[in-house]
Amino acid sequence: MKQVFKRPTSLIDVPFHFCPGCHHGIIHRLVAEAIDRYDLREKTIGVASVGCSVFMYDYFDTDVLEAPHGRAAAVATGVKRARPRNFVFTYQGDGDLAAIGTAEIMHAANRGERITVVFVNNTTYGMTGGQMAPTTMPGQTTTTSPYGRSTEDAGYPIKMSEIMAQLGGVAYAARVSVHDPKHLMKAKKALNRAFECQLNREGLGFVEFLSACPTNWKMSPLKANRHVADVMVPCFPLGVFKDAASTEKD
Ligand SMILES: Cc1ncc(C[n+]2csc(CCOP(=O)(O)OP(=O)(O)O)c2C)c(N)n1
Ligand code: SF4
Repeated sequence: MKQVFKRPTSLIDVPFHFCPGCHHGIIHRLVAEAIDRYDLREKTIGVASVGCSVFMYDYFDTDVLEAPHGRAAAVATGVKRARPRNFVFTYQGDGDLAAIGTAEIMHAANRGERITVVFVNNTTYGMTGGQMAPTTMPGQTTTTSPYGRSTEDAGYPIKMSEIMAQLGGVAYAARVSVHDPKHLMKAKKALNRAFECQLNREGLGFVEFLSACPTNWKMSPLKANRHVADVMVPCFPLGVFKDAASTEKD
């Protein structure tokens, strides 16, 4: 019988530590599928961040480096420049990429480093207990904004994909979601394109995934999944904000 579904070769067969309903596991799988698709398993060096994805080296059957505290894009820059024939991706949460690591991602993007950036936006610091992140939505309650995020005091949710699209070195910037199969298929397509930007030496490829954190949102997995569709998507519009390939055709 023809096998139509299997574990990606680039993913080690061990249980994830993620909470039930967390989207990190789905996103890990999509990244592993893309690594398999382009036959990159033996050439890939992943760069992990600080946050719930910190144990990436336990899950990917590729080389993985740890670059905590927002330094993933800077470390990935060094790795890619030293080993240009390797495929290099970072995997970063919103606390990591859009708070501690803002400078690193902005400058790596502006320089057009040939890396692929997987950005997981769950509007909170998951690993450390649900503090307010730069992506926390107006009115959202967190442990450090118990009355809801006030834009007057804390500003507005930062829209990383839109910012990335403005930077010259970025070849591709998209925001996707994995809350249902239709969106998951679109996310897969976006990730493939971001991989191709590196493989074709076009520039930095950036994909922002809207992601559920049922534990810190204090919601059931089902409710958290709906929350992504109903509350997060209106705040963080999905779509491709830049694609160098289509810009060239215009
Ligand atoms: C310099 C520094 N600041 C803060 C922390 C604490 N810390 C650990 S994980 C994390 C953020 C995790 O949030 P996020 O990047 O959104 O990833 P998630 O866990 O939600 O996937 C922080 C702030 C730290 N380890 N070092
Ligand atoms: S705390 Fe949130 S982001 Fe971290 S594993 Fe649990 S659900 Fe996922």
